Amino acid sequence: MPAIKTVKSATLDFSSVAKLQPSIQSRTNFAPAAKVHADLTAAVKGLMGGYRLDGWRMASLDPLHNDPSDHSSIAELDPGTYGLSADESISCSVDFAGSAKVLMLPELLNRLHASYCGTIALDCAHIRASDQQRWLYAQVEGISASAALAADDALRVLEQLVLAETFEHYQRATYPRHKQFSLEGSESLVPLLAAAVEEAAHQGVEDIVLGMPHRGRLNVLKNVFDLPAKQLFSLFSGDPARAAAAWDLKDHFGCSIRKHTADGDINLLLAHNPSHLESVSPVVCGMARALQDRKTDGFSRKVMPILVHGDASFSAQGMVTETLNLSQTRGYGVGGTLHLILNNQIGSTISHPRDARSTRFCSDLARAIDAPIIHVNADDPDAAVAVARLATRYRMHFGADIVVDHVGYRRHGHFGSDDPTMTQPAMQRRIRSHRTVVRIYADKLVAYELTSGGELERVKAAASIAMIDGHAADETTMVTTSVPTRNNGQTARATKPVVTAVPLGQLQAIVHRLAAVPPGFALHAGIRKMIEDWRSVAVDADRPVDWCLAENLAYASLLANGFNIRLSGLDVGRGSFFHRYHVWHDQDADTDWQSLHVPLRHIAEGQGFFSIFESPLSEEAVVGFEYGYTLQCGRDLVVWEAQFGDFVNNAQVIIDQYIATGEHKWGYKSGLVVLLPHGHEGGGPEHSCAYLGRFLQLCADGNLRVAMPSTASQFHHLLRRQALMEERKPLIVMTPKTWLYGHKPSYSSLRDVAQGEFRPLLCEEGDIDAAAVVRVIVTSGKVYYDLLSGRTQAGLPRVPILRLEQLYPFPADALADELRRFPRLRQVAWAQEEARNHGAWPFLREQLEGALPPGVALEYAGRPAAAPTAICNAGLHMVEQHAVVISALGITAA
Ligand SMILES: Cc1ncc(C[n+]2csc(CCOP(=O)(O)OP(=O)(O)O)c2C)c(N)n1
Ligand SMILES: [Mg+2]
Repeated sequence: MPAIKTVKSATLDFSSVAKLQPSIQSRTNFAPAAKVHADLTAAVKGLMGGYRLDGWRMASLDPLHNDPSDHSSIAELDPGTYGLSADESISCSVDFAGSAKVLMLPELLNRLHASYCGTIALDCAHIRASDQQRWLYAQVEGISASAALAADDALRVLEQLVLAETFEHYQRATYPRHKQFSLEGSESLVPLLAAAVEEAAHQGVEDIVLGMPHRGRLNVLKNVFDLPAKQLFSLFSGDPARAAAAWDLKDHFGCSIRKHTADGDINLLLAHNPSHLESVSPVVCGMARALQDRKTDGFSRKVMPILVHGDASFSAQGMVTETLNLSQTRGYGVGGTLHLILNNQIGSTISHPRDARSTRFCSDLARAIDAPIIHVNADDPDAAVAVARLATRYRMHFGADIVVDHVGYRRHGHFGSDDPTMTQPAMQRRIRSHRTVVRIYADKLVAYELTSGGELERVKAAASIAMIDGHAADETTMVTTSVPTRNNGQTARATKPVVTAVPLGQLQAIVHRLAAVPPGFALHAGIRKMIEDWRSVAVDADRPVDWCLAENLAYASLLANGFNIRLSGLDVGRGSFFHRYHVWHDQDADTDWQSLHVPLRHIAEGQGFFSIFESPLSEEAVVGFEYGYTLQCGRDLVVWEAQFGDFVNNAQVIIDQYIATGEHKWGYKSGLVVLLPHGHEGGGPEHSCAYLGRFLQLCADGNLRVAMPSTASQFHHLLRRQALMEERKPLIVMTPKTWLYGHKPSYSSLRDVAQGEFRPLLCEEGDIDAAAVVRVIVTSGKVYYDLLSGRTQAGLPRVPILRLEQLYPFPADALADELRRFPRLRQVAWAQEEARNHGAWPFLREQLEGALPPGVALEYAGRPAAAPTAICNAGLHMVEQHAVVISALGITAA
């Protein structure tokens, strides 16, 4: 692109678009001169308050001019309401644009119009913090009062608009058969985003993490991220050798770059995302939080998330509300997110607001968290740029969310080749006769004598040439992601073993540290009893360690080795089943938020950081957040626990589209641990089942680790292994509920906890004559203990019970080796307490068959298939459980 000629600076008027419409005076119908008022100060204050709070009602926001035209009924904007007359020659002492001024009333009115009723509309009446409101008034009033866009800047904006438009035209012409989620009608998003990045850099931001849906995404990659055209268009290639990734659409592609700005370099990261709209929102915030936590100066605002939303998505997807609700919480806050709504006034084929939402504006949900909303007409790029800068400054100043509602339109169909006139004929007629934003802006610059008529053609020609040359460039770098190779099977490749044992002496010392009570701390009786038990374990290595202490020990030993740990979820401080006790509350404290003691923060000098956060009652956003966190937190151990495993299905999109497939699609490596209390105890269909079968259905190519440990020691080693393993994979754990937590046979000695390792398959522990065995039970989870006592009661010591502690990767070789020990083996029974369609059986059947010696039959011993996951009756549960045991042992009813 040739250098753009620099011309003189000039002041640009942000109400320029409004000027093209009926004049403000004619639209307002102000009342004629009113009587002289008694209290001028109060009247002027009232008038200013009216504009500041309700000016948006008269603003020119819709490029298609669908704004209501009759504003005579807006009493709040009528000087007559306050006993004033618009043409009254009175001087007013006011606080305007952040400083004291004396203005004549007509001028004040003009300024108020320009500030609040032009192409920028401030919507902040809902904000309860008056300092934030005052700051916003000063900023918005400052824009129109003093904004002087230098000619250089204006021409730069023109160039950005032309580049955005050129990209869309080129893409359509070059790849007519590809879907195109065109930005046309909202091209000013490019200068807007570019301005936000520049302002962020100016404010000291070092990293921006961006989440964005399909529309305009490639354009942003090209024109904000400066991704070379050659690389970008390699995403379109159908050639397997050139395609970026075989598992996802080009419109989901993300990348990170270092961008140069006038205030130094800044890291830009665009997160990959799936089609599921808004699911990326909490993921991006989690990524940002992890980056913030790694900043040594602890200044979280140096990392800024930006979320671009569609208008239909923002108002309708629950993920938005969940993410907004996280924004100021201690565990999930990110010092404010800049939200940009790419509001093209349509979602797919839905354009009537009454069909899309129940709020007036698509942005209204943000009012709930007191976030300011600034609407801006996308046909006024200068206003868009000014708003981007203002919003970024707000985020940096207050550390809170802010929303920019960028109101444009959609010039074409939803994905390019669909005909929008089929559903929006009237809207399309308006659009067809509507000048492009490039044209509008170029005309404006000519009108302001900032450029000549020929400049636009020159800029356009240069942009086209740059696009063609860039695409043809001889660059070897293609867009790639590191995608695991397919092995077509369900077994995963072997992973390097890790040592999870801890010297006994070290564990004993840790137990003492865990049991140490701060002076003057009033303990809860339950905790006092627990730490008495712990102290006795510390001096007698053969005493049983329960699941609570085993988990504490796993984290404590990792922390002592310098690992950081982050644990979050509902009730995680105490644990749903009183099974954790990581956070102790001083029983004499005046408030429940102070005087807390977290023993895991007092393990060793220089230990890793232990964060524990009770989460809001959200699963989808919180799991998405924690997943995002794992992508940027290095080797920290990140654990999310569901209150009951059943509720994890609220996070199904995150599980399917990110946790299970993120590595394949995008090369995302996550070591997230998901703890899901699971087990049938007669507690009903919503408190029993963590959908083990669904997780196993997702398993392929070694994408996940799925485990159901049956002893405290196994749980301890499993957690340690997850942190220590080099290869990062998400770990899904079916964890105990009340029954197993209280079941002493599932406890382990401290010696076992210290010495052992996690074993994917636990073999028969009893002394069994292998030569006499004809039937073996393979099982997983707590039903093992029912089988054990059933076997004793039935007097069938020759039926070994093997436990699959890790269901995926399936320990096929270990199981096959173990089964070969029994030369007369005829039957293997798979025993599960879940219904046939819910547990591991549908997945394991094929795996088990593959591990059987020749001539051995496989049987199913479990509950019959059922639509609800579990029974809700303790007595019936026992009857069913008994039937599972009987059938597993091969006892036929008399
Ligand atoms: C959760 C989800 N539901 C449905 C879709 C299908 N879909 C893709 S784009 C779209 C319209 C989105 O409208 P809007 O948020 O306004 O974005 P726009 O396409 O107008 O930019 C729909 C329904 C999806 N991708 N994700
Ligand atoms: Mg839309």
